[in-house]
Amino acid sequence: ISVESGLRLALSLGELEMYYQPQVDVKTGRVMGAEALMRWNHPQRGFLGAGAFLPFAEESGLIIAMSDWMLEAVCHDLLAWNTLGDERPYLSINISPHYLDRGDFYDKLKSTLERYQIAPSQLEVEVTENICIRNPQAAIEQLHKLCQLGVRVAIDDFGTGYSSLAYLHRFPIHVLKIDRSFVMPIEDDSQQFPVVLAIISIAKGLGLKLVAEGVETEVQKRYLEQAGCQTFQGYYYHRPMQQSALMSLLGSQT
Ligand code: G
Ligand code: G
Ligand code: MN
Ligand code: NA
Repeated sequence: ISVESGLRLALSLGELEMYYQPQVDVKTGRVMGAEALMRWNHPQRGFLGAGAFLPFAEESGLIIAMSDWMLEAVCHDLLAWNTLGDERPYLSINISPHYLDRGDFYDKLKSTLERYQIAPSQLEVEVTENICIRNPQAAIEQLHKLCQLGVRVAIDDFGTGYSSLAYLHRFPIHVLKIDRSFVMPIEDDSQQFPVVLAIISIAKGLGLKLVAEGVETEVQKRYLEQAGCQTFQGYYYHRPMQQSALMSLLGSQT
């Protein structure tokens, strides 16, 4: 069968699952929140990363139904995090341009948060610069509505997409995520990595929170920390994990 009908089936059979990758405050070592990453528990091939199937979902339009499912799944899981104590870790979700473009996205998100009684301030929405390719004005409007609701907006894969700087000052955003491709080359922290420093200085200049992605080594961590990065996501700390593992991790933090 085609990937598309396989995916349609996966959705109806409950083969999709949300994984969570913790984001750590480098000063305290505490998990402050997590990014939700979709996985397909494929009957033959095991757990597949989103990169292996989301392009087909986008192409076929199935991304809408899958994103609807994702919204429910993450809100359900987030409620469970809130039972662990007084802390309210934030949840960061990826939103594809197609989903953001839909007129009903905002209402869906708002009503789902209300139904689960989740504070919008506990949710972060990750978009890429590419949301501006088709209709920048519409995208900016959607982001403004999210902000007014109290949801934070993060630019994912920053610096790798379309028109990174042209729209930045017009976006209502709170967080910049430094893409893994900028972190990977940091192998020796006696060297300088000017592009990384430039991204950090952009974030500081605009008053944005910075999240470094794909941090795998002590050297990368040290360099980025010294350069002023506060929040880290990557294998150095944690791999994406199942809800049960995240619950144990959050529960073990006093
Ligand atoms: O962890 P992984 O390799 O699966 O992530 C690959 C890409 O897929 C990342 O760019 C991530 O932003 C994206 N992605 C992961 N989960 C989701 C999701 O639920 N919705 C959307 N739109 N993108 C996702
Ligand atoms: O595009 P986005 O940043 O949302 O995608 C995140 C992707 O990066 C996911 O596929 C996730 O599994 C992967 N990832 C997260 N941390 C690391 C890391 O430290 N190293 C590598 N190689 N991949 C990572
Ligand atoms: Mn992301
Ligand atoms: Na990214």
